[in-house]
Amino acid sequence: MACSAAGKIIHPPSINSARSAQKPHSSHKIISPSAFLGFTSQPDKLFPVSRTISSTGRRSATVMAVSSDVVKEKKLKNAPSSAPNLLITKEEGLELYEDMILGRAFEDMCAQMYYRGKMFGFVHLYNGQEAVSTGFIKLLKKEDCVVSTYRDHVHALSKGVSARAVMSELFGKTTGCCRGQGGSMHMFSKEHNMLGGFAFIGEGIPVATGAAFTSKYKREVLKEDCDEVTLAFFGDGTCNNGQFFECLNMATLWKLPIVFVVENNLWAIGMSHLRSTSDPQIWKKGPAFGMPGVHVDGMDVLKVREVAKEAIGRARRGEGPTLVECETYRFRGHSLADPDELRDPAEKAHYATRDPITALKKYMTENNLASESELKGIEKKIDEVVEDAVEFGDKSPVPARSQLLENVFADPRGFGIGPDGKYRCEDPKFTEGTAQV
Ligand SMILES: Cc1ncc(C[n+]2csc(CCOP(=O)(O)OP(=O)(O)O)c2C)c(N)n1
Ligand SMILES: [Mg+2]
Repeated sequence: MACSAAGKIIHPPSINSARSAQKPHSSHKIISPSAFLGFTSQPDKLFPVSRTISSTGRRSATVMAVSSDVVKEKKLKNAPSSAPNLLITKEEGLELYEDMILGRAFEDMCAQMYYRGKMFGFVHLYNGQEAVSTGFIKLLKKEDCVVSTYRDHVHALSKGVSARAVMSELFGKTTGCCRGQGGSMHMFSKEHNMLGGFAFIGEGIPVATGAAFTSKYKREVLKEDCDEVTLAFFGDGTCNNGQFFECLNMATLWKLPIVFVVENNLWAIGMSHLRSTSDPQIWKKGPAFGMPGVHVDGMDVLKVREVAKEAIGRARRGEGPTLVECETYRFRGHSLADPDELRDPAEKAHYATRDPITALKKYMTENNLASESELKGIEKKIDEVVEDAVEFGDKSPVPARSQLLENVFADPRGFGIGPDGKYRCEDPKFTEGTAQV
């Protein structure tokens, strides 16, 4: 994935024509930062915001979109003349590769296990979108928070939740990260500050905003040493939900340390983003709320990482939120119950050629950052990790019946399964008597 090669985002004809009707954004016609902004004073920043107060007193922010050319330019500027001109070190590249391989192999295994009846309910896989999770989450500290959607397994893995804990959760076992009570759409780990997958779309955005508010409150009111950042991941379809707009507003108003990461995979189940959204350039909604809006090629982990560095750094320095639109694609149906017959085969084939893992492999081998056999070694290691996770989940016990109502009520006293195996509620006003569960 040489940046220059992967730099221009090319859409299949149907997408191109629909997008051009909507005035294509920077991915098509790349605007250099200086040309776009007339702004050169912060060359080390990918997306400077220049605030002005207009004559009517309204704040306005001029924000540029990040294009692959900007990343390329940054690379050239930062590289010492003697060193090879690369965006990552060998160690960083290997870490990114391993994380993306883990995400892919884990999800492929989920598909197998689902069809073998080991999992229940809906299971939404992340294949194709790995560059977004890896590019962002691998830059975080343990104390930083991640909020995801129902497509959450890989975000949890990138954040450090073990493959065993995620697989067991999917199997509904007590060893799962939610003791088997959450399942596929609700990966949560207090230890890793993975604040959950959320099944209702848009539901996680206020939770993430609240987490970012907590960090700010700790730092500014409680005077704690806290520079934590929260990442909120969600899809293109979710950006038409009101909670998205409410949270963008609050995040700018309170200058919260949050990055809103939109994984624009062009589809919301079977609804095309282009058919359902008045302005499909989601990144533009950032400036409308006074924060930088950035568009990046979400199939290129190195570009995602460059943008993520800036956005996370900005949040950590107390400079406020950023909206990042990652243009990506899911390689499988919406969920494992979706036969995926709606999307155009040409579109799928197009994005298959831009597989982010293949691209990183190419970049690493072409730049002598790793040999084929080193990368194969990682793939083998990850296969073992995933096999082990399945074995572990399989052998783990199912929760006891008494666990059924735990964590359901805020105050569980008097609620639950009694020793007689019946549901009991000691508050007569709440329900009448006992009910058989
Ligand atoms: C509040 C709410 N309304 C509707 C749904 C049904 N639903 C589940 S996924 C989805 C589409 C979301 O698409 P997008 O945000 O693009 O995420 P993607 O699945 O592409 O990752 C919808 C409408 C829901 N889960 N929650
Ligand atoms: Mg989508």
